[in-house]
Amino acid sequence: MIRKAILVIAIVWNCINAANVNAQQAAATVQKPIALQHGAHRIGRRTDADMEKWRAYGLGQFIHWGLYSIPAGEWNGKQYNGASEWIKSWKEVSATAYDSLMYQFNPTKFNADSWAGTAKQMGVKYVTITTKHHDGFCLWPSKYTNFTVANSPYKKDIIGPLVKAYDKQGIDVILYFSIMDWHNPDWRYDIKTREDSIAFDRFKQFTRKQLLELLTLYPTAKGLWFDGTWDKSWVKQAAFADSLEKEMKAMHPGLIIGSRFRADEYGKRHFDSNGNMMGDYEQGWERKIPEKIEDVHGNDWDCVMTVPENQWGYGRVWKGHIKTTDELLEMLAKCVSLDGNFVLNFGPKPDGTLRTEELDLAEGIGAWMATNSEAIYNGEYAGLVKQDWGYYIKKTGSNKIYMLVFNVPVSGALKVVMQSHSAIGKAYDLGNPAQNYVPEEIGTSAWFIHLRQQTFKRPFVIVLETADNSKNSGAQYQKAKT
Ligand code: 16Z
Repeated sequence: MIRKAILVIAIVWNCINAANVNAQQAAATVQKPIALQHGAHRIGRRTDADMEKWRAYGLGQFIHWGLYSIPAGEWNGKQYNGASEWIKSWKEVSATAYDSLMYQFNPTKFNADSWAGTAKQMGVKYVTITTKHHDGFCLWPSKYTNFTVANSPYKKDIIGPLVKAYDKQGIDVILYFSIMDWHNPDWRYDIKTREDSIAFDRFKQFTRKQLLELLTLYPTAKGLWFDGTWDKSWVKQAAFADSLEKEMKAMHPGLIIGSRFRADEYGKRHFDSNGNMMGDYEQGWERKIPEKIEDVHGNDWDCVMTVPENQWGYGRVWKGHIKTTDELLEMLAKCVSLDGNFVLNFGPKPDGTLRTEELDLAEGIGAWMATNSEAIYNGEYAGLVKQDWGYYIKKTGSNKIYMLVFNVPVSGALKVVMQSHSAIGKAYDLGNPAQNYVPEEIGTSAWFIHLRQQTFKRPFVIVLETADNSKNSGAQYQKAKT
């Protein structure tokens, strides 16, 4: 009886809480966990070497490439008012006309080493590449469909050379895979009839075969990035998705899969009906960044971000606000300061080259990283109250806390409030370690770092080496009596 009541409460709660980030808080109101067959496999973070490495990446690159780069957001001279990679869904575009773009896919200037070189110079530690987007076109020569690069004029595999080139640069590769497939006739949005069910069973087997094929062909891939998993048809496949996840992980130990892949048997996505995350990291931070550490519930997470508004594939015209290098660096700093990674999207052109704007951003980010990446790699939440000048990042397992400064106050004084047991041992510029600061103690555990100048062209980093303060009584300032 009680169990049933709890279950009902859980389901109702979960329906109300469509936003997955709130699921854990919601579940906290449920007293006893319900028995789930296809819920989370684990509570808390993974602690193995592959996941430790993922956690330390800091900066990543996303690549959206496919047939949609050819129309580039335009069809018969008309601008599509949506994300360029969704153009097939536009009423102006017929499915056959779109699918025929395969016969135009011929990126003669594609050079995997050149992309990997750009990524290396930018300082990224992992890349996520679209092997198949919603349109169903495969950038690898899949045996299970004709809709692949093998039947394009280009003929050659794209994924293999990319994996090799990025591996060579020491950049880990994650394969993006859309479950939703607009090309496969067996794909369904929902399953309403027996015929739907039969077709979707075929689709599930097709999906499984393609995924096992990818893992076999590209065994060095570190993870899979699933997308297009929100439709009812897939949400109803808790048992299938669960067993497939287990099969892929058994085949490929260490494989990293985010929370977007599967739903539990009540249709709950990302977080199961008990509020526990399904998958290895929270995959819901898309084009948004948490504000505070409480928002991430102690989970691993990354944020995937576009340069323009919501557009991932190449579009001739970039719409909306175009983010600048410094804005992107600030997002990177914010993500790492809250225990996440930041992943910037690139949408290559149909000829296989990167657009100039993206190359410039990669270069700008790389130039900053060349001096400051020490503050990003292996960084974590520092446990200090955020100040208006920017973000703190602690280097995991060290006594170093980095101040990533984006806003310099007119006073030139940066306030730092340490935890009560620690003090500032040393403070210096990351770009110029010989240049020390002498922090001024302004209160209990509080200091000002006085900058030597007030005009800066770029965000910069100050390193704090913390020292134990438990023996030192420090300054004893009396609190106001009120
Ligand atoms: C608003 O609905 C969306 C937005 C983006 C549905 C799907 C997507 C796809 C994008 O095409 C891109 O691949 C992004 C990562 N994904 C969620």
